[in-house]
Amino acid sequence: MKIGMVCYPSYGGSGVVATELGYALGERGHEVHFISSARPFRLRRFHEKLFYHEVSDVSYPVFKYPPYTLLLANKIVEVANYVGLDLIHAHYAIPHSISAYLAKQMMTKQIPLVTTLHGTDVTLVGAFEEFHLLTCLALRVSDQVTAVSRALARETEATFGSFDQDIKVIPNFIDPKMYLPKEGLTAKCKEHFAPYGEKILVHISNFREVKRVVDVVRIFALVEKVVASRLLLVGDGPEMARVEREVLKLGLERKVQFLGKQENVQDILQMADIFLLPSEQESFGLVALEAMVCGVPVVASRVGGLPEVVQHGKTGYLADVGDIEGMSKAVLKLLTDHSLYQVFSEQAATWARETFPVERAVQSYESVYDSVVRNS
Ligand code: GMT
Repeated sequence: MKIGMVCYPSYGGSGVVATELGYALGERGHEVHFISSARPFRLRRFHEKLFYHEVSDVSYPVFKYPPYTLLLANKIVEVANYVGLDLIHAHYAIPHSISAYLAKQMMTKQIPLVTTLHGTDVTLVGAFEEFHLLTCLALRVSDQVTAVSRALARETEATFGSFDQDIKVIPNFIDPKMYLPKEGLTAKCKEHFAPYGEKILVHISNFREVKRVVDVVRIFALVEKVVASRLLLVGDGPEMARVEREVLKLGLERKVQFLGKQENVQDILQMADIFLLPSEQESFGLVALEAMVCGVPVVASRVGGLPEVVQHGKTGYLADVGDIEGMSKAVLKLLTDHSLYQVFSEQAATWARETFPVERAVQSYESVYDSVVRNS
């Protein structure tokens, strides 16, 4: 099959999901054409079945902003006509499915549209009523809508009502082979960041408000009073200045390291003892899965799809949003009981590997593709 994969290129789980799905589909003989405003950040390895088409940019005095949605629609048609796409798979309803819908109006041969919801599609509408009708349109005109967790499917139906097609839940996935420790590197990095054997806590995100990175710092502040530890903060975004201020306010600048945006998060996760994700909202929390496959227990908030990803009391602990004390106690429970920690670490790796394998997800997407193509 020839698949047009429309996704955001920037750091974030949806781009990772689209790209890794692309590689897995390529391995199974499909041709995958990524259509995006820049090369998706995980699309680095060459694969003979994977292609990248960049959406062009225009600058014209009357445009206050470049009309990305229109340019994307145009690029989708261009690629579909030239390579003969069998379907479009849009990650995010707004704006990608809307662009795909527009593209379809310009095509001579009709091809189906699959939309995968990643979460912010729905929360965005919660924040901006202006997107409500557009999202309804995207859901209605998609031949199949998928969601990355049961919680997200439920929330979408609660917000937008039900449509002809039920939303199909295809949980995000992981390829454990990509997360194997690299000989010597983990030990070298551990020695660098925690020279006296301190425990290492890690948080990775795009530092949006929804990630509550200030909570991460506050949880760490309580932990490090009891157990010698270090905090590694990976990523960048709008909350950065506030987080830096909190670190300084708490006098933690020698114990907290900002690593900025990183591509190989697996190398960082390999040296972590605990992963923190105290988000306000999280439709899945792919990064928690990445941590667990590295054997790192996760302490996170009990919200959205996180209870489907992190097994409370087995692969980590969940607490209410903003429960800084509860989360710090959970971290301390794991860090002060070696045998409990070992059990959690093994359970986390096994659960991630066995419950979210890439093979299962790619088969689910393939059967969605087969069915929409058959019925189109
Ligand atoms: O969380 C973000 O800000 C990024 C966003 C994205 O586009 O990657 O993440 C969403 O999609 C991920 C992949 O499906 C999920 O793992 C994240 O939970 C989801 N983020 C939110 O729901 C806040």
